[in-house]
Amino acid sequence: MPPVRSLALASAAAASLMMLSACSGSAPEAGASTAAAPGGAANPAAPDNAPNVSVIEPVIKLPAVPGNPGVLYFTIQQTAGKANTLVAVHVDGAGRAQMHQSKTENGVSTMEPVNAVEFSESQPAEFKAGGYHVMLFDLANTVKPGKDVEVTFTLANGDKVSTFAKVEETGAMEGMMDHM
Ligand SMILES: [Cu+2]
Repeated sequence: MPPVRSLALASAAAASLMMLSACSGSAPEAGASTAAAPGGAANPAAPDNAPNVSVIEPVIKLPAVPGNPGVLYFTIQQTAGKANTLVAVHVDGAGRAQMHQSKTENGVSTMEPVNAVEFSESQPAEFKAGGYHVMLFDLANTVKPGKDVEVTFTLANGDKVSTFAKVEETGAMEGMMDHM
């Protein structure tokens, strides 16, 4: 009696489908308690860094006057291979991060935004007081001394480098000089 048998199979299939949808329907509740489990959240954060690029001593200097922009200093270098170009910097807790270059002409310090900074094995790019720096606007109050803040550097070829910068107060003298 083939027809009867196929009917039985069909209803069995329908029954298991219903059970399946019932199971998946309850899944979000069951999954909620395990969603915060380590591993799932930690692995995507593991940086898939650009090869042969290293960032040395990244430091965020808080503004002397709260509400003013902060600044990020570091050195980025190529440890092997051909030169690269840094085109963007992202800092967790900063509304906006912009690469700047300070210049002193006739005793007057000015700074202007820059879009790209090249670096190579023989010529690292130094971001430091008086030269290149990254200006940090709209700093969240989570960015405070003693914290490590994630910083991500984007290269012209699309590669990224992530690392953590330590956060420091700006000394009184530095504050007066700003980061020029
Ligand atoms: Cu600046």
